[in-house]
Amino acid sequence: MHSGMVAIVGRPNVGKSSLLNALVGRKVSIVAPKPQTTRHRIQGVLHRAEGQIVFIDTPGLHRAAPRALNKYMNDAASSSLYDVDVALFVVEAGRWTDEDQAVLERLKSVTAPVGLVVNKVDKFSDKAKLLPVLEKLSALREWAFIMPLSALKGANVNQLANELMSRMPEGPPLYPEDQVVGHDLRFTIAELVREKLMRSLAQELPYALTVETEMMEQEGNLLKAATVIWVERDGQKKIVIGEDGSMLKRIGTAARRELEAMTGHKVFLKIWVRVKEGWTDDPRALSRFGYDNNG
Ligand SMILES: Nc1nc2c(ncn2[C@@H]2O[C@H](COP(=O)(O)OP(=O)(O)OP(=O)(O)O)[C@@H](O)[C@H]2O)c(=O)[nH]1
Ligand SMILES: [Mg+2]
Repeated sequence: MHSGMVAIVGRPNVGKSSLLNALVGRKVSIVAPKPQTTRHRIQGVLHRAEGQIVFIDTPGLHRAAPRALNKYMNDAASSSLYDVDVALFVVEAGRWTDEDQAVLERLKSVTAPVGLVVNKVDKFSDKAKLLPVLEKLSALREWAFIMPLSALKGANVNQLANELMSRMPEGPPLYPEDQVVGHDLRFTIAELVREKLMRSLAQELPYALTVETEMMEQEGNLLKAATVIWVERDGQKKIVIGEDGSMLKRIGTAARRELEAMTGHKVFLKIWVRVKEGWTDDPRALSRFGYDNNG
């Protein structure tokens, strides 16, 4: 048996979480069109006859990080780069920013081999235009390999898995055979609610909120859960609830449907909205909401 760990890093919004989900064949990590969707290290496991790969999806490494929450996210991403067998640097085909450059710098101190994933190649209808892009990227540093792919369409994802499997050291499995997701259902419920909020709310509001699962109970085929959406100010609470509760209802329905499909249970989901002033820059509140790298 072969087994090992692979960290997936890159700036926000390049498709790291989409890639994790495509690699393990199910939704483990939430995905949204806005940057800074992922806030924690998320583990997903690929099982094959020849071995096992534990992937670690990470928050997008970003600058403009004034609050303690941003620092937590960047630290969570950086710290995952050590003690892995391979690091994957995910970039977006045809789009290189200062934040990509900063990730490239950060990777200099990483001892594990670094593979470059050039994602979103589906955006290039003319594949000939992709060649100069790949050429430029290949000259940036020494890469263990370069894999152009589309996490969205699934193109070359299997080839990437093969490449990684061939690089995993010999060793016993790290996870039981039937476990694909590294976290528990309470976390999944909170993340799904947060994903719907990321997708539905405009601009800055998603960055001012966090979601906590307060209660979870299984009664036969019924899964009962209560979550709290914490915002920073009263005005934000009004927007999250929406006119006559319309926004909250939409969020709740979308999250519940997905949970039902995922678990095969009937789901009863209650959502509250509460205010915790300044929580994004308050170490004690952060720790309480699960943003704690020491815990
Ligand atoms: N066209 C295209 N879009 C993609 C592809 N992969 C991901 N996306 C889209 O890119 C956006 C960001 O995807 P995520 O997987 O959340 O990106 P991420 O790197 O995890 O982002 P953070 O968690 O914010 O760091 C979403 O709208 C995805 O649907 C791809 O291969 N092609
Ligand atoms: Mg992500």
